[in-house]
Amino acid sequence: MTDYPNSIISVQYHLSDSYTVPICNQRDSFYGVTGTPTTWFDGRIERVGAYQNDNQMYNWYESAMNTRLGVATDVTIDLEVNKVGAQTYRVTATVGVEPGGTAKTMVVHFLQVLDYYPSYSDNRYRNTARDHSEATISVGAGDSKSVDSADFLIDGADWDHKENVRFVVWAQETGSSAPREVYQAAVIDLPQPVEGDIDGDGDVDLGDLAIMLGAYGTCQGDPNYDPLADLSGDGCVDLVDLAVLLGNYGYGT
Ligand SMILES: [Ca+2]
Ligand SMILES: [Ca+2]
Repeated sequence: MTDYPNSIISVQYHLSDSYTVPICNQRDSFYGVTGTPTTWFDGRIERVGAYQNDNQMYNWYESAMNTRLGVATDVTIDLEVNKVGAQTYRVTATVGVEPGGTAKTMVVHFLQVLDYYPSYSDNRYRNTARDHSEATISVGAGDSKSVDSADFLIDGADWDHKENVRFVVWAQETGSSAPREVYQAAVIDLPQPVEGDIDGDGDVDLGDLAIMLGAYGTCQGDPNYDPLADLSGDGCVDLVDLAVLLGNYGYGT
């Protein structure tokens, strides 16, 4: 990942330990994992086990990666991530097939990962799987479609290390077991929240102030109450919340 920063996106699944989440077992089954570590490159090339020698290990993985880098793709992915709740985010992927490419049905996977987890002092733990959703779409040549992830609640260990939260999205050939081609992948970081950025676009500006003023003076249960504007989380949108927003006003603009 250090040597090929623009070529590799890796994700890591734990099996049979306390860091295992449902998508890990789903992928275990999909890939028919027989040993740990197992690595799959683009869902096509499998590497099971590990050398004791770091250079041998590196070369073994690098050759698989280079084989896959030599395969052209006609699929593109563009991502955006939007805040839809206090600690809840939705990823939108626009998946395209280039003109002259081949129309195809794909499974779009949205994986929320936490980098350097569970050990922040040990950089073996990269992009560890935490939450997942998927959608199946069909896209024609020269066309594109937008598809949303589930709404991911970022809490617990993830929120505590929100600077390490990112979303990895890939479009994969349909089917219940590997090998299945990964046509394209992309990654987007969690926008780092700043208090007052109500619309979640990374800044605190007039757009945010307008939302707050629209809910100003309301409490939970009132028709215009907006929990996103209730920055203090005490159930009312009032001077306390406005002061926080104004304190950060201009951030990121
Ligand atoms: Ca904003
Ligand atoms: Ca409040």
